[in-house]
Amino acid sequence: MSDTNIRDRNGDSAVERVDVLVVGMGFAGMYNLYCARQRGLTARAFEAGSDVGGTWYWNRYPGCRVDVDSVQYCYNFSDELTNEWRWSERFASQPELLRYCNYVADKFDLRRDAKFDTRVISALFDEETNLWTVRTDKGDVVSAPYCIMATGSLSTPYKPPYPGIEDFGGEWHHTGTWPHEEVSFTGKRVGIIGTGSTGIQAIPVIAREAAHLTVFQRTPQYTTPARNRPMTSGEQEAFNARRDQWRKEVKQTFNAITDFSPPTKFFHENTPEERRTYLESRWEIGGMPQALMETYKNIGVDEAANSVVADFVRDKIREIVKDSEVAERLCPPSDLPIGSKRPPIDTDYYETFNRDNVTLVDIKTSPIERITAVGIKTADEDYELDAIIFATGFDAMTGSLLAIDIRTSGGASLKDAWSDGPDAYLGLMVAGLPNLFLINGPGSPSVKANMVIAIEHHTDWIMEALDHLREHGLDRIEANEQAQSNWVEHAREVAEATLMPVADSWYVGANVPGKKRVYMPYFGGFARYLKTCEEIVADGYRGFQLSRTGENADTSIVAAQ
Ligand code: NA7
Repeated sequence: MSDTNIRDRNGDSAVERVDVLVVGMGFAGMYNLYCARQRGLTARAFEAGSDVGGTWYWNRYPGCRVDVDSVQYCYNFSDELTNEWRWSERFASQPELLRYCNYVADKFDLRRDAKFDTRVISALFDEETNLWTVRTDKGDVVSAPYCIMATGSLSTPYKPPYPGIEDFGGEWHHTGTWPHEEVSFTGKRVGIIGTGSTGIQAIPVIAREAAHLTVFQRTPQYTTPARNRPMTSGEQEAFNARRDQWRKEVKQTFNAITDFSPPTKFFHENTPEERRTYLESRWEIGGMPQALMETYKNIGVDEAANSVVADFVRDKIREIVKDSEVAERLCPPSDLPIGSKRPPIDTDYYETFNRDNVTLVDIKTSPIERITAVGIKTADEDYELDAIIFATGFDAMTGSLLAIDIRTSGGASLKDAWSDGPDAYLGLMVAGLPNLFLINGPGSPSVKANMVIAIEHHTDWIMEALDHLREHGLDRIEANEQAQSNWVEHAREVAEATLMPVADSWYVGANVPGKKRVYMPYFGGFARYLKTCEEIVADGYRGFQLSRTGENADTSIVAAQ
C-alpha cells in the first residue's frame, strides 16, 4: 500500500494518498489511527476540534463526568498504558478524561497523522479507482481505499430554534460546545433548558455558584445517585491484576460493563417489603444506571415490573424534595418506563431543588415561546436571566454522518440510503457504500454499551477485515442489501419486544423534529452482537461482498451471500 501524492481524476488538484482515512480523533479515531499504524498502513485523520478527545474535548460544562466506572471506561489495547495510568475517581471527570486522551495521544504519537481544526465536508467514492476522496473545510483533499467514520454518536449538538436568541443581551452556551475559557456564573441569574443526563450533571454544580438557577424542564427523568468517590488505595491495582479475566468477562455481558450482580429473580418472586429492601440496597450502592435497571429480570420488557422500579424512584423524589408541588413536577409521568430514556446518574440532583436559589419550570404545560432581550418567555411568564444554557442534547447517532456529503460516483449517497431510517449492516457498513466503515453506527450496541469497549471491538473487526482483504489480494468490501435488511429487521424486532422504543428519546430520534422514528442502537446485547459478528466472519464474511477491483473495477466476487 502506498503513501504518494497523486492528482485527482480531474487532474486539477494535488491530493494526498494514504491507505486509511479516519474522520474524528476521539476515543475511536485515536484507536483506529493506532491500529492502522500497527499494521504498517498509512493513515490521515481529520478532527474538527483543536485537539484529541472528541466528546471529552467538547463537553466541558460544569459537572461533566463519565457514568461508567473509570477503570472500565478506558482502552485495553496496551498493557503498558493500562499499568501507567491511574484514575483518581470512580467516575472520572471530563478534565481527567481529557488528560487521559492527551496522554494516549502523546504516548503513541498519534497527532502526527492528524489534522485538527479541520472539518470533513465530503467523502466521494470513485467506483473506478476504488478510492474514497475526502475534502475538508480547509481545502484538504486526501484519498484512500478505506474510510473510517469515527465521528461519535453524540457529537452534533441540537439546539431548539427558539425565536429571538439573537436579541438576548446575556451570554448563552450549548453544553456540547462549551467554551474553553472559564465561564463564571457568580452573582448571575442563570436559566438551563433540558434535564437529560447533561442537565442533571450540570444543575447541582451551577446552582451552587449562580445567584439563581431556573430549570426549564420538559420531561422529568428518573435518576439514581452516582455515589462517586475517590479511588481507594490499591483499588485500581486490584482491578488491573484481574484485567485479563475481566476482558473475557466483559464480552459475555449485555452492555460491556461488569461488576454488577445480574438480576436473578422476577419482581413477583419478592413481596413488596422484600422489593423495597432490595431496591433500597441498590439505591445505596448507586453508581451505574444498571443499579436499578438490573434489579429484576424483565424490567425492560414488562410494564408491571418496570413500574415497580419507577414507583420506587418516584417515592425517593417525594422523600428528598421538601416542596411537594416541586416533587410532583419532578416525578416522571406514568407512561414513561424507567430506562426508556438514557438513565442518568447524579450527585445531589433532587436535593438541589431544596435550595432557595433554584426554581423548576414545567415547559411541557407552559412551553417556551421565545428568547427575549432579557431572558426567556414561556406561555405563562417572563424569566429575566443573565445567562442561558442549552442542555438540549444531540442529533444522535446519525447527525454527524449526515452532515458530511457521503456519496459514490455510481450515484449512491448516505442521505438517500438513510432517507427512510439509518439502515446499516451490523452498524458497521451501509449497503451501496463500499469500504466505508462506521464506528458504533446505528444497529450496533453503541450507546447501549460501554462505548470504549464497543469502539475497540468495532475497530478490531474492521482492521481484521482489512487484513483479510490484503491476505486474499482483495481491495473491496461492501454490505449486501439483503443481509442489511435482515439485520435491520432483527434489530427492530429485538427493540420492539421491549419497552425501550416507547419514550420520545434521542434513541429513536424523537428529540430532533422531522427525524425518522427508529430505535437506533442494537438492543440485543453486546455479547450476542459479538457472537454474531464472529460467526459472520467465520462464515466467510456472510452478508458482505468481498472483491478485487484493481484500477478497472474488474470485480471478481469472492464471497457473497
Ligand atoms: P438528552 O438526553 O437528549 O436531553 C436533552 C434535554 O433537553 C431533555 O430534557 C429534553 O427534553 C430537553 N429538550 C430537548 N429539546 C427540547 C426542546 N425543543 N424544548 C424543550 N426541551 C428540550 O441530552 P443530554 O445532553 O442530556 O444527554 C445526551 C447523552 O449524552 C446522554 O444520554 C448520555 O449518553 C451522554 P425531553 O426529554 O426531550 O422532553
